[in-house]
This record gives sequence, structure tokens and C-alpha cells, in this order.
Amino acid sequence: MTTTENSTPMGFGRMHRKEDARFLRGRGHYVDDVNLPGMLHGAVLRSPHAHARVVSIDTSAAEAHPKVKAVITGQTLDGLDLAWMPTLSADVQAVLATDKVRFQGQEVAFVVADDRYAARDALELIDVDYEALPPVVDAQRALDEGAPVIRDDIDGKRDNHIFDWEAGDSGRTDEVFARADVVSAQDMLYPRVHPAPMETCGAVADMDPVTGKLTVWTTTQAPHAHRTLYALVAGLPEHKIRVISPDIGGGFGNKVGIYPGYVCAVVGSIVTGKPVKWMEDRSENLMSTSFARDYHMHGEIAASSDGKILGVRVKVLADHGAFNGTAQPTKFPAGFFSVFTGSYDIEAAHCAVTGVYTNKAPGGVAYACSFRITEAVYLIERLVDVLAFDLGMDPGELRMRNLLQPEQFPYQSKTGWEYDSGDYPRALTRAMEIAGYPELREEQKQRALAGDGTLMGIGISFFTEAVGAGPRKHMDILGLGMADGAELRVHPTGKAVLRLSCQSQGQGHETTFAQIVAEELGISPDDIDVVHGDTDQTPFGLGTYGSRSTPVSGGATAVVARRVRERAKIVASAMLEVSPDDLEWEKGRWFVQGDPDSGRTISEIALAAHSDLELPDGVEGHLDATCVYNPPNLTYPFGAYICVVDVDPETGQVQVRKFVAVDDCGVRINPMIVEGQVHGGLAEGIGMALMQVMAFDEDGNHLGGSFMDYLIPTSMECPTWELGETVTPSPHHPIGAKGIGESATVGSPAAVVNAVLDALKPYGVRHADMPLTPAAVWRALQNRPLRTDLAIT
Ligand code: MCN
Ligand code: CUM
Repeated sequence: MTTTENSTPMGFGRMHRKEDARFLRGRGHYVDDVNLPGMLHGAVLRSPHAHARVVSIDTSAAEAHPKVKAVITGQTLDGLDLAWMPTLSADVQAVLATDKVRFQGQEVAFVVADDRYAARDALELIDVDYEALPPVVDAQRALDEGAPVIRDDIDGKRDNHIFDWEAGDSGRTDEVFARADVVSAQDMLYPRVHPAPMETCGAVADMDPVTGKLTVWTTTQAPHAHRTLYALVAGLPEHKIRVISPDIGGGFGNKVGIYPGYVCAVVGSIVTGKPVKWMEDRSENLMSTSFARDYHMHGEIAASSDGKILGVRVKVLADHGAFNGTAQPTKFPAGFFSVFTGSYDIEAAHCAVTGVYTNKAPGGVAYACSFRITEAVYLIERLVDVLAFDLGMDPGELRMRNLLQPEQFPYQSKTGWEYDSGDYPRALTRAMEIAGYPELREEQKQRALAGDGTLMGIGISFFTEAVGAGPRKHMDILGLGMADGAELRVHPTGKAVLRLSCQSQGQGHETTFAQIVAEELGISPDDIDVVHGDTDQTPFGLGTYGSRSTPVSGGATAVVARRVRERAKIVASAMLEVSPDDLEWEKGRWFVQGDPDSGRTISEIALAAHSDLELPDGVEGHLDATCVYNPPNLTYPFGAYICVVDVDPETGQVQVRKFVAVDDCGVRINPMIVEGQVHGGLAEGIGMALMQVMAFDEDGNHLGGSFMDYLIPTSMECPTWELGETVTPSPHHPIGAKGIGESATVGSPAAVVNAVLDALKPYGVRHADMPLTPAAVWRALQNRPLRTDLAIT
């Protein structure tokens, strides 16, 4: 498609986002923009302790505040059987604490008042008597004999163990390890991080006392899933609940689950009979909403002396915080971590993951993670570099040696996944070409010989993602099928409206999904409205996460458009008085085979279909169609990233000088949006590799409650990205597309860390944990003499 970004392509291609018209003019409409007549405001009282018994809560002074309309505590909720809510991981989470508080920032009480300020003021009038308990902060100590038991609310629970889970074949793996020439082992931590979306979480709940219908405007990536959960939590029938997700200012996984504040807003509205708004502030978002990672990993990689990887063995301790939350299904509590063999042809692999409770905020999978693939990619890509270090081999060459070959697809991984398509060597070759890999290595060598005092590092990562949760064949994993619906209406004038279950938080769905319809039907994307984020207006589906919108809802959109095309064919055959079998489709119109001038455009057909004028008996009018799409498999996007850094050994300061990213997400609907997704993810990757960590002190005090303490990357830390692409279509997806939304976040941290460690190689440093802050880099270099032999090999 040859179009500029300013014109509208009739299908796939670059075009500016349709939603930019409102976003750039400040006309976006977010939850906090929802203001209803008589609306009240809620605020949450949070625990100052990481672990404490709640002895008593005195709310009388707060209730006496002239502007306070209600004070809700765990006790109030207990009476309504609402004090605990189910998580998506077969655990329960306290909506408001009754017995104990289990992390600093946990929700203890909810005040509803005339305005936000009064609600905040009244929090200070609530008197809570806590009896402090020793906290469990360190995941490594959580299973110690005699460790304080965090979840004594669970019947018979006497430790902090959540689950043991494993994947792969341990016997075969031990066997290949036994015959390997080299075994490299490394402990590594993927630290706890937070997605920190620009817009914090919030809800406006409005229970209509007359109709009994509850409307919740809320920051959710999955409106239909939230509706079902509200129905289960509140015991309301589903048709009496409407969940509306207006514009969302970034989600990154933070807005998948249900938070206590949402439930409190709902209860507040039921109790007061008025609409209630609750919006978090920044600290609340950072302290209490879904975090990511916190994976303590021990990896081992076995290889022959010439660098053929034979096996991988992994043990993980997963810190899930105080409640096991956010979609880590019972049967699959480590998510998709089992893709940890990555992009390599490995004979045998085994991993074992143990989950533990600690006195920290619950969550675990948020932050563009593809449900633990982030950790898996980091692990294998770091292990490959550790092996290269031990073998004295170039990490690029070692990867090339072991990548899966094109003819191995569809590839059955050693842990049970079927990679749909790929040409990995092509992607890595492309990245090396763009980066000028041999020249970079030469420059590095020359600089080492010149000894100019700074260190240059080149890091590679190659990743395979698995995205598009939904396939029935994986129902055993997720416990539920995840088909997405789509509805397409074509108006009499040939304009259209597409209704979807997925929900954009900045990914540009209003543009790209209109482009899919345009590609299939030849209606301009400008003439197609995309409606999402309202359960009363859109078909059911499980929402946007794990980069599933294009793989699943995108499939639904292509199929529904094809159904419309087939309906149009019947109408066209009536209009042209020929058999449907004699018609041929050309984008935008049906014509009689062999007579190209005979055609009827989709808008002519739409008009006829609605006016009935040319339709004989028996031909249904209208062109509208619906579809429920069950994807046959996940899609497996992949990519090759190369990062170049300069490190100052005196200060530990890392400067990312160059970053090359070659992504393959199959057919690209809108290359400009794809590149934007990659840019964002690369910035996040630099953030995680170099500066981000959600830290706690030994008492469980949260040390990252503001952007002064929890650092997110800015343009200052980012180089000019150099992007490339290869296109390997997904063989099973209707338009050959794979997801892209999380690829760069998943793939880039390892490239940055590998680059920094490549720079530190002359000092014999093989590994250091993220974030590689100046202090961490400086520490890694202490008491290590510079070895010129390592610098120039
Ligand atoms: N796309 C395309 N061609 C492809 C694949 C995707 O043009 N072959 C387009 C899509 O049509 C869509 C966008 O790229 O407009 C992202 O598509 P997809 O990979 O399907 O991901 P989702 O739409 O399902 O978005 C979810 C994903 C996740 S899980 C996180 S986390 C994340 C991410 O997207 N959060 C984001 N990217 C984000 N981007 C923004 N701006 N804000 C977030 O919160
Ligand atoms: Cu894991 S973050 Mo996204 O899947 O919403």
C-alpha cells in the first residue's frame, strides 16, 4: 500500500490515528470527566503498616463531618457478604480489611462525601487501632520455618506457600545436562516494577434506585469481564449492570483486574442512592495496584563445547504479594513462563515455579508482560549471554547457531507450545545489518585497545512471544474459552459501524480495526466508526491484554467483514440478475466475471439492500453481520534487538547510544501504529533495565510512592530508535497478523542488560541484576581489575 500518513488508505497502510483528532485537542473523555448530577466523592483510607492486626476502627468523628454521607468499613461489607472479592487467580482479596492488613497501602475504609476534599479530610478523622505484626518482605524468607503467616484467613493455612508448578521433562533435561560439555548457571532477579500509566485508576458508580440498574464508568481494559465480576461480587443480575470504559490514559496491564476502590464506589452508590466517583492519586496507584514481575530465578544452560545449546533448567521463586491476583489461572499459575526455551532449538527443558505470599501489594502480571513471557525472555536471553561469556564466543554467533530454522515451523516446543510461523535467522541478520554489527565489534575492540577510559557494550536479544489468549486448545490453561464477538452494521449509504469487545488504552483500535474492515470491504476507514468500551452496546469478549486484540478481535473483525461481503454478494447477484457464482470481488465491489464494467459498489449494494427496490423475494435485506471468533492458536510474534551502550566506569553511568529493533508481527495493519507500539515498549525496556524498581524496606515500607522515587524513562534516556521489520504471516489468522503491543517491552530489557554486561566484560563481570543504575554498575566494578585479555577478544 503506497500511501502517506496524511491520506487515508483503503485498507492496510500508514495513516494517522482517527482518535488523535480528539486527543490532540484535549477532547478525550476519561473517567474523571464523568460528572453526574448529585454525584458524591469517595476516598480510601489505607494501611500505614505492612502487616498488622486491625483491633478496632472508630468512624464516629468522620461520620459527624458535615459533608460526609457515608463511611464504609470491612465490617459494613462483611454484613453484605462483600468484604472479600474473588481474584482472577482463584484466591480472594480483601475489599476492605477486616481481620488484618497485609501490605502497606491496603484499603481499610471508604469515605463518601460531598466533594473530594471533604472525603480526604474525613479520612484523618477515622481512628484505627492496629497491633503491628512482623512483616514478610523478602520472598526468599517467606517459606522459612516460623515465618509469620500472612494468609491466616485461609482455613488451615500455616505457611506462605501459594503453589508449586512445573513444565517440561525433568528426566530428559537431567540426561542432556549429564552429557553436556559446559553448564553455565546464573541466579537472576527480575525486580518488581509497576506499569505507572499516565491516568490512574478510578470509577464512577451509579446505581439507579428506580430501575435497579448499575452503571459503572471505569478504567478497565476488559469491560465485559468486569461486568461478570461485578455480577458475581455484588450478586446483581448481569443485565442490570452496564460497564462503560471511556477513553483510557494508558493501561499496560494495570487496568485488567478489579480493585477494591471500584467495589467501594459501587457499594457507596448503593448505600447513598447517589452516583459516587472514586479516583486514585499517583501514590495510591503506585502503592496498591497491580505490579509486575518480582521473579527470583535460577537458570542453568547446558551446551556442547562448540556452542550447541542442549538443555535449560530453571527454578523460580515468584513473589505474588499479599493476595494472588490478576489472572494467573489456577492450572497455570506461572502464566506463559513456560515459553522460556525462547527462540532456540533446544533438546530438553524443565522449569519449576513456586509462588509465595509476602506483605506487599498483590498483582504480578501487569506491565506489557504477555503473562510472564517478559521474565521468560529475560531469563533465556541472559543465560545465552552467560554461556557466550563462559565459552568465549560472540553472543551473536551463538544465537545464530541455535535459532530455530524456518523449516521447523510450525514448531512444537519442549514445553508444549506450537509456534505458528517464523523466520528467525532472517530477523537477526536484518538487525545485524541495520546495526552494522561487525563494524560495532571492531569499534569496540579499537576503543579497548586505545584505552580511552569509557566502556562500549553491544547487547543482543532475540525473543519469541505467544499472544492472543483465546484458543480452545489452551482451555486447560485459562479455564475458559476466550472467543471475541464483533458486529458490523453497514448503513444504507455504505458507511459502517463496527462494535467490538476489546478496549483501546492508546493502541489506536478505532483506526486499525476500521482499516481491517476497509481492507475487506473497500469502505474508507474514515467512513467506519468503531464502538468499544460499553457492555450495553458491544458484543461479549474478554477484553484487551496479552496483545490479544489483533489476534482475536482482529480475527473477528476480518471474519465479520467477510460475512458482510458474502451478504452483499447475494444482493449484488439479484441486482445484476446473475448467479452469485458468476460474481467476482474486487476491493469495494462485486462484478460479473469477464465484465469488469458491470459491477456494483458496496455502497450501491448497501442502498439496494436497505431500500428493497431491486431485491426479489427470498433475499434478505440489510448487510449487517455478527461473528464470534475462536482463534485456533496463539500467534507468535518475534524480533531481534541490538542495543549499544557507553558506560563510564568512574560513575557507573550508562548511556544508550543506539537501539535497533527488528520486529515481525506478521502482516502489519498500520505500520505507523506498530512502530509507535514498539517505540513505547523500547522506552519501557530501558526504564526497567536501567532505573525502575519498586523497592521496600525491611519493615515493608513502600519506597516508590511518587515519580521522585520510582523512576520512569523520559526522552532523555532514549536514543533515536532504528526500526526494521520482517513479515512472516501467521498461517492461521484471517489476515495473517500477530500481536505487537507488548513485544518491545518483552524483548528489550535483555538487550540493554546484555549491552551493559558486554561493556563490563573486561572487568570479568558476567552478571548484575536490574535495574543497572549508576550505583549498581559502579558496585559491580569494585575490586575487579581491568583484564585486557577479556577486553579485546
Ligand atoms: N497492530 C497492527 N498490525 C499488527 C499488530 C497490531 O497494526 N500486525 C496494531 C493493532 O491493530 C493495535 C495495536 O497495533 O492498534 C496493538 O495491537 P495488539 O498487538 O493487538 O495489542 P492490543 O491492542 O491487544 O493492546 C494490548 C497491548 C498490551 S497487553 C499492553 S500491556 C499495552 C500495549 O498493548 N498497553 C498499552 N500497548 C499499549 N499502548 C498504549 N498506548 N497504551 C497502553 O496502555
Ligand atoms: Cu501483561 S500487561 Mo497487557 O497484558 O494488558
